[in-house]
Amino acid sequence: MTEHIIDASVVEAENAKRIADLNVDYDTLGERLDRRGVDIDAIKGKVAGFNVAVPSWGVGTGGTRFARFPGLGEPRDIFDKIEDCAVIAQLTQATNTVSLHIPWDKADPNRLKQAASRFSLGFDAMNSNTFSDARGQLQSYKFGSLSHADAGTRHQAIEHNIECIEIGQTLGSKALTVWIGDGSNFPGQVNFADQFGHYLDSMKAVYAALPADWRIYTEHKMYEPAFYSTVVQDWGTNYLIAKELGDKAFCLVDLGHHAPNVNIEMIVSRLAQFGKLGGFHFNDSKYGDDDLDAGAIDPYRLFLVFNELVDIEGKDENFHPAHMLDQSHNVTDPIESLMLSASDVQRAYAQALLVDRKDLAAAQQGNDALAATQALRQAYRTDVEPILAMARFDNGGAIDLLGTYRASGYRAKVAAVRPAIEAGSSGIV
Ligand SMILES: [Mn+2]
Repeated sequence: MTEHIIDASVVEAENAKRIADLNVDYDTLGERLDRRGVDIDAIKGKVAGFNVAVPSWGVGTGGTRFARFPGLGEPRDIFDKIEDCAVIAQLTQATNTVSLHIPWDKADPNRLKQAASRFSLGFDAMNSNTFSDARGQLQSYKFGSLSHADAGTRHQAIEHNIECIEIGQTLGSKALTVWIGDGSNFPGQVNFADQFGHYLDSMKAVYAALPADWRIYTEHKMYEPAFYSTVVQDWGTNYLIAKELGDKAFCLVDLGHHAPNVNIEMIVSRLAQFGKLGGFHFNDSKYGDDDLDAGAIDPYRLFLVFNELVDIEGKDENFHPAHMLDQSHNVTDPIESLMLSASDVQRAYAQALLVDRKDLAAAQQGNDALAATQALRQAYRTDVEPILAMARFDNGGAIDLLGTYRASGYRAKVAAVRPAIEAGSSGIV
């Protein structure tokens, strides 16, 4: 039996206020979609089955390199974080897994498993951290980790990744995500080939420790914290890594980790076409790796990414990329941001499911550029909110995410028992 943090009566009372209107909106949309030959219940079923993982670090207030302004009732440890994740899962019915970060979330794995299972939460990919120094660690990562010039430092970073796999095995996780901050800050500081060679050798050692049913995801990022060169800087290098490592290695695409104006949806298509697309970190950006809420700046781009994913889904039924939110919530209640972002990711998926793929293919074949792009726009312009809300309602979630969460008074309740903190173990990768 799933334990609910927000009393079910609160959700029921809030839903009761809205269900009559939702029924009308859902039926109206159903009629419109029917005219396009689309079965609304089938779309709702797919949306209901869509899951995006919540990163444990996302429920704490984020910050910039200038400052962090903590919010009320910040989670004190991983167990508080799991409770916050449970609230998001309860109301959205779209986030039934949590992605942990080691060492930030280090605790007795059996206790962690127990804490999550109370709320029927599972564990998504494990995330290692060799981009900062943990307390008491022998070698520093100031000048790199898996690609460090010093073999002892590389060994320490390899061992850390293997430890993450071991913890994940107890938790029931099936993947390890590796993102490193290694690179250089000055021309000439490093030899590019030597550094990448060290990285590949280290990753091969980590890969060798991967259980048979696990995957390893490598995440590229153009720049930062290294500002001149980065070892795993783009999807091309990421693809080389996945090819070098083997069948269990895949590329992870974080939407914020590209140069401005880069065609991310085409990268998605390329990686998938060659069997190396592993998953996503969803967020949005205006200037760089801003880690803004998914869909907050460019929802059309998010839709175009999902348009590619649905296209691939239609051709390969074994295509199941990992989905995770990876955002920094500096000025909002993280629970509110994560709920709405999960919903916006579902929205992009639902809109992509509405694309008339026969019309699109015919327009492409006939070089009818305008008809092709109209096929996409027609789907994107459809307000699918009634589908998302009904999918939530059917599963016991909230019709109105924000309204229900605020009515529950959850933030004030946890603020009363969680003391204000000056700095937390939050961060963003
Ligand atoms: Mn990321």
